[in-house]
Amino acid sequence: MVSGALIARDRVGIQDFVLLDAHNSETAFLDNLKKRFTEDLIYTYIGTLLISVNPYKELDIYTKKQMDLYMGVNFFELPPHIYALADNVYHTMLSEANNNFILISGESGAGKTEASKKILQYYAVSCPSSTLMDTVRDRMLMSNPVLEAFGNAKTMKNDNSSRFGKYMDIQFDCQGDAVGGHILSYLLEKSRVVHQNHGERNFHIFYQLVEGGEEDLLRHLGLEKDTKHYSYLVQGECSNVSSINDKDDWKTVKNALSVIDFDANDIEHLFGIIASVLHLGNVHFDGDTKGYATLNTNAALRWLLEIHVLVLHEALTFRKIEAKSEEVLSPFTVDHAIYARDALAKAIYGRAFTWLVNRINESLENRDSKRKTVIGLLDIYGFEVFSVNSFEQFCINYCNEKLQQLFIQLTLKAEQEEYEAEGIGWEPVQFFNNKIICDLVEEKHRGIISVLDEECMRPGDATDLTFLDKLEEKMGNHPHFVTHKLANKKTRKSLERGDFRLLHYAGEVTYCVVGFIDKNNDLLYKNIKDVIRMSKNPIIQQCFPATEGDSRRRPETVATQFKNSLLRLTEILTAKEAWYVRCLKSNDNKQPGKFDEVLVRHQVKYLGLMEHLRVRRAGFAYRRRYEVFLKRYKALCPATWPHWKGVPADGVEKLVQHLGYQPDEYKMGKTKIFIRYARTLFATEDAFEMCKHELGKQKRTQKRHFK
Ligand code: AD9
Ligand code: MG
Repeated sequence: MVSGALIARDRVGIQDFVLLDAHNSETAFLDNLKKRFTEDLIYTYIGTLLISVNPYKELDIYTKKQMDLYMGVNFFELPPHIYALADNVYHTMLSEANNNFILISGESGAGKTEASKKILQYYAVSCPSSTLMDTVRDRMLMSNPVLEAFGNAKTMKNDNSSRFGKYMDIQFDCQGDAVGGHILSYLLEKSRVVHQNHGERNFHIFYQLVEGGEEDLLRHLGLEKDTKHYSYLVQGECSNVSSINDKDDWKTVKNALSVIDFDANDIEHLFGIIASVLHLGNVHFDGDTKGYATLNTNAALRWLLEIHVLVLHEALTFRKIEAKSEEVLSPFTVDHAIYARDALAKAIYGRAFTWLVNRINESLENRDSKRKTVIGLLDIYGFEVFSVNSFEQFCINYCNEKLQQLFIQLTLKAEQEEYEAEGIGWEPVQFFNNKIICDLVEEKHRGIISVLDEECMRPGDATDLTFLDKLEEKMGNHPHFVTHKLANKKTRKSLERGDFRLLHYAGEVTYCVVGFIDKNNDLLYKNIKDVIRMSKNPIIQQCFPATEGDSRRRPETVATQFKNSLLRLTEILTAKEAWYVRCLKSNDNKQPGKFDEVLVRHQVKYLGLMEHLRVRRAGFAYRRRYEVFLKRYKALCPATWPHWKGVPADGVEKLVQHLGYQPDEYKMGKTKIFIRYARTLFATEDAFEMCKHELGKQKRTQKRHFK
């Protein structure tokens, strides 16, 4: 049984906020977090929700010994840890045969990706194993360095910032073996391929290849061994980052690719694409006397995707227009040519990334049809605010609004609605519901995305500024939307004419509208597509199938595709049991051990942690339908074992009285029992395990008698 003493304290501070004495005080909450953080205790619970504060230093708490310690131990018996959460989810999945997911959230640099890796490592090491499954496990683990290399980059917020969203299902068989996996990826920030702001880098893989690539390979790809030769790599002026070792990472990625079953050919073709993007970036245009784009040299084109140089040359300097039954070549201006070149680079990289995710999924696929349960891990780009924010930040921050909304739906809102429906006496907890911001962005016909799409579809003179005008017209009165024109004198100063500002749940963000229309349309000229299809590179052939693009229907815009994919994600998640890791950023300078109180307080506020604590404290950690509860635990009470013939609720009442539940520990609803503390249920579960063991012994003895 779990004792109160074990639950109460670590060396310092309270390890579960539910037990904090000072009721509902934000200051006491922060004091506790800080006390623990100073002692390198970065994890704290609110019930079963795990808070993690980024230490920005390596801690000695992720060893095999630590994993063993947490394996199969009751959640509250040991100090809070990401392994305890992982273990608890795993055992819940096994005992209840249900699907689960872990929502990892927090702003950029708060530690989401690290947390998701720790969880995956825990499952890889701690789940039972067989040789066949070892391959799946290794592949799952190795998918991480590969996807990080292609999908992460240094930003001003984080040296290893996720620039795509990732949801990974880990599939288990009924014995608890990890038998397969599946990854869904969300909107990669493709614009980074062709442009990086000062202090930022392109995706890691480019630097890894150039810095770490073997001489033969580089020669074969026509690459120089120095990143400064490539225009797509030098714009941020920070190719070298002290926390990153591109040479070592290259080796890790090469090894990881071989584990997920890439052979020499695949590797050659994949890096052929990466190199092509770099060469494409070095294609520069001059203007002729009429201002049309010309190419001085075809040197860089030689290396591009095994396509004939002259064909490529034409596609990058002329646009093919179909007029009636004729095709007319219209020359590009220099700006247009640059635009077409960059669009091509983004398209190639973006599609190769999708291809890579599919390929990893093939290697993780489990084809047997036996029943499986899953644990889903959600690690998405965190909320971010830069000095200039564009379409990408708009999408990323919208995604974070959606996840916050899901959290609210599943914890604060659903929880309180359920108490009401079950007739449980309850003092409602007030909270800020960010649905109003989600609606502002995504509502059909009225939200920002709809307005943007309308402008994108409008033939004629639609520009980023006409889009802004339309927004002002439609959103003018919305309390979470401001522009220069709409602002009062005080706020106007900080707004430019081409900006709009959203008051997000996590803070204000000013977006510059430049590029919204283009990025949302994400068009690739048809003749460029036709030319890419001539490539002999088999990955490119798969990425640009001949059948695509012939239909006259306009493809969905980027924002609408993203919106729909988030809608599908919400559906996937709400069908599973939810667990939460809330990551907090300790300071803005990536400084080890520094606890910036103002910054942490802000996050505690906007993440709704105080409200969550209030609901948790006043509420009930667990609830089970009477039938389910009785079916599982009936052996613990003579009155209910082996069968209870009466109404299930009465049986449950008998059972919990027999177990010695105190009146404040539970409440009886209309269809369910509500248990206030997790520890009560854990104690019951312990008793059940012991009883099972005893019953097993008895059965074995009976069998021997019969023999
Ligand atoms: V983003 O939204 O993808 O930009 P994340 O994913 O939240 O962000 P990440 O996990 O990448 O942040 O963490 C940022 C950095 O913080 C890591 O590179 C580590 O240097 C550091 N970090 C995060 N968590 C831990 C930890 N548990 N122990 C030590 C950590 N360092
Ligand atoms: Mg991340």
